[in-house]
Amino acid sequence: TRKTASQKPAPKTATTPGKAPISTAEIKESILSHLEKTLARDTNTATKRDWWIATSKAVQDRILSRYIDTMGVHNEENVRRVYYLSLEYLMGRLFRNNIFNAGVFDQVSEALGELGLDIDELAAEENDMGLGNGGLGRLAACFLDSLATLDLPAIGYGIHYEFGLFKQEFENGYQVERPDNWEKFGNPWEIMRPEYMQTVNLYGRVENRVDEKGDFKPVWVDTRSINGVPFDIPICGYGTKTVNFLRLWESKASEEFDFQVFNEGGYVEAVHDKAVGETVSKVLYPNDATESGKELRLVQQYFFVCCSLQDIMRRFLKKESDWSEFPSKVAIQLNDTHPAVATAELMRILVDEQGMPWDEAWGITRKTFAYTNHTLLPEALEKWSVPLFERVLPRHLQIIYEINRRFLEEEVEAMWPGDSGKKSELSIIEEGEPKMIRMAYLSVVASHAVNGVAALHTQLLRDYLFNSFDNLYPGKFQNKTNGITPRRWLLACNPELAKLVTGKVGEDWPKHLDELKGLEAFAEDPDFQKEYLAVKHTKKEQLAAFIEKNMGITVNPSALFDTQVKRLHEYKRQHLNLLHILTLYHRILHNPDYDMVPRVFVFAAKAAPGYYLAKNIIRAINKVGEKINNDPRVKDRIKVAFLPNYGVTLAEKIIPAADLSEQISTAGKEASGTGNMKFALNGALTIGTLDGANVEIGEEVGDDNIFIFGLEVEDVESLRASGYNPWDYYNSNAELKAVLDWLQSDAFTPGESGAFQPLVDSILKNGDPFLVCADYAAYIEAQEKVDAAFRDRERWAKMAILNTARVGKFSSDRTIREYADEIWDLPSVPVK
Ligand code: 4GP
Repeated sequence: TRKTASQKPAPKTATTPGKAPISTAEIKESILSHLEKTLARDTNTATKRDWWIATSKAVQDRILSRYIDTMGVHNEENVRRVYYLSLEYLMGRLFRNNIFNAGVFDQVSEALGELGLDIDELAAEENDMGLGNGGLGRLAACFLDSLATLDLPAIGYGIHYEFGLFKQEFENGYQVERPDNWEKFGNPWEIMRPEYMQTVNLYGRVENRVDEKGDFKPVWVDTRSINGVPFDIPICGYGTKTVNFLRLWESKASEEFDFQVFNEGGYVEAVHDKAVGETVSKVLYPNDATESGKELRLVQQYFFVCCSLQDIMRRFLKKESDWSEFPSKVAIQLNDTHPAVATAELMRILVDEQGMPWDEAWGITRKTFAYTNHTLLPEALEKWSVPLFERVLPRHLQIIYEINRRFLEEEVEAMWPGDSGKKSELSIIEEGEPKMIRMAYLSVVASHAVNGVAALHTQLLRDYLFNSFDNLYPGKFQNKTNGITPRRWLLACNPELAKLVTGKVGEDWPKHLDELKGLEAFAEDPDFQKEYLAVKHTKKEQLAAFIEKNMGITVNPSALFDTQVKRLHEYKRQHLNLLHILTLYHRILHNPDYDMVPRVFVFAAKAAPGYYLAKNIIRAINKVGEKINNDPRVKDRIKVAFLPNYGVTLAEKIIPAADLSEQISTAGKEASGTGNMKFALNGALTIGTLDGANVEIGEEVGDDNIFIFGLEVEDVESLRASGYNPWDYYNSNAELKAVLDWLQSDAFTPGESGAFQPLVDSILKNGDPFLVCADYAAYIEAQEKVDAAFRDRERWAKMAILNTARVGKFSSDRTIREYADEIWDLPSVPVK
């Protein structure tokens, strides 16, 4: 049996920046050399951008030599690797993170200091690498960091989108989307690798031929092809020599010229065709937790899966010739169903191209794949229409039908003999007009392990969505509670708190987050409380300055910073938060001396461009905020700042400054959440429902250190079963009625009535699907408890410290160790 990651004692190497064997002088020389030799600049004319690139290149040089060493070790030892397939990677900026992880922070900041430059100003030159929508994409980025840090051989595969998630601006409170041309001026962190280009076939038809032995042999013909060119982004582990990489595919037209068209005089048409081939990797679909069913999206999925599998096989065949060894060298993780077509593609390669018998190929496929589910929302469960799928991938459709036929006739029949109801319930093909392929079912059937992302979520998967599959495949369903990398989400984004923590518990915590437990002993220590609150105040001052500069809103750093940042989605209930703001405003107007802790409500959220109601909620928050911020009667007790363009970089500014973390989804809807973990780590207290990972955060920090309110999953079910009626709440709660009526008036949009009718209608007319009314009173009451707690500075400090101290479980290192041990059977391979 293999030695797995947790059996190996974690190396206790020096983890503080500044201990790498490179001097400040060498780094400085390297920066200057890149300025001249890479950028053709001298120090007099160099712009900040030039300095940012030169510095990045100097750091990248250090990383690249380790990257080469790592690949050398992995190849030489012919190691088992995990391949993480994800359509999204929300990496954010790489500058600071790479400097920290490469262990050259002190040298770089000293070198820059000597050159008269400021590290933060240079960092600000970098565009976010925003190749993802939200939680799923950011999780992939945290996982890459942990995989490298734990010395696990891993390669991430994805798409090199030319345009990442749109940039958001506000105009008159409306969200406006702008393209995110993130690489317009290049990217110092990536390496193009044309030598590993792959070709992808699409469309065409399947011809049934008969081979020499008289056997039926399907052949996929008349296809159109595009090429995929990979770009590698080295992923540097923290406090270790391992450097893995993320390989992102960019589509290229397969022929420079179509000679026939060219000869017919169709030069422009030929080049136009080329342009079409290159649209595949153009843009990230901006939908979070919803699918759009667009052909280009299916093409994107197959494109990157097909390139990645060929690349994986090429690597495998360098050292092996026996396909039965494939699952011992290759573990493939499907990040949601987006790459699920990989299961059919592996079958196609093994059966059609390698001539392997079906059963053998199927055995290999099932041992190779594992699948992570990230959502229970029905609209997010990917389905492809059979006619569309057949047009794009005709041979894969046949393979999926065959997988399904065998699954139903062999496995389902054995378990539930003669039960046609079970067969239609579990079929990968959903009957209807048109028929649909259920990608989640395909993923479950073709994988050896399926996991949810928090304990509650996994339980709900097993009890509902995949209940019959759970009965059919005992042990296949597992929980892997999400995590976050403490390197980015504390060490790099909150150096002030990191330093304070290191002073108390030593320098190992970025690699061993449980060490934070050591802070518990100081939770009631008045000096430590003072220092801890002082750090929080500093972070709040920094955010206040940012808000002032970018939005012209003045906020008081001593106010309670009440923060909700995440995608805008009804189930996340930003509108419940808005009703609380309106309630406070209402109270102030009715009682000018209303006594409340002053609050700054911070929002940041993007809405999918076609999600009308989400956009209406954004506008409502903006317009209500505008009115409150400018109403002298409020006397600054409330400020509302909706910061535009939420992304990783903005999160790094907001989260360290938060006092209160809003995690208020309808119970049973948020699979896990990971923002909740980042906030708690940085000492924000959670106000939340018992949903997703909030449940486990509560278990860790203790009931006294979290504000839990509202309906639980079972309550939600029974309330719905008993016939939920939002009007009952509206009619019996005067404040709720008042604020909903207010929202329907033109009070916040003078002269423009009905501006928020869609929002109010969703609650009152359309049945309030996310139970805003039902949770309103409990939420307001929980907020009053928050108010009381915040007034007692010692109590608040203690609670916040205990949050930081007790969230060690939520390091993505712990999550990845569990995947490595329980799903991938993946040993770590230290690089000497
Ligand atoms: C998200 C879930 O909504 C979130 O609860 C979870 O923490 C995150 O995945 C990572 O597991 N889902 C998506 C999505 O981002 O697109 O389905």
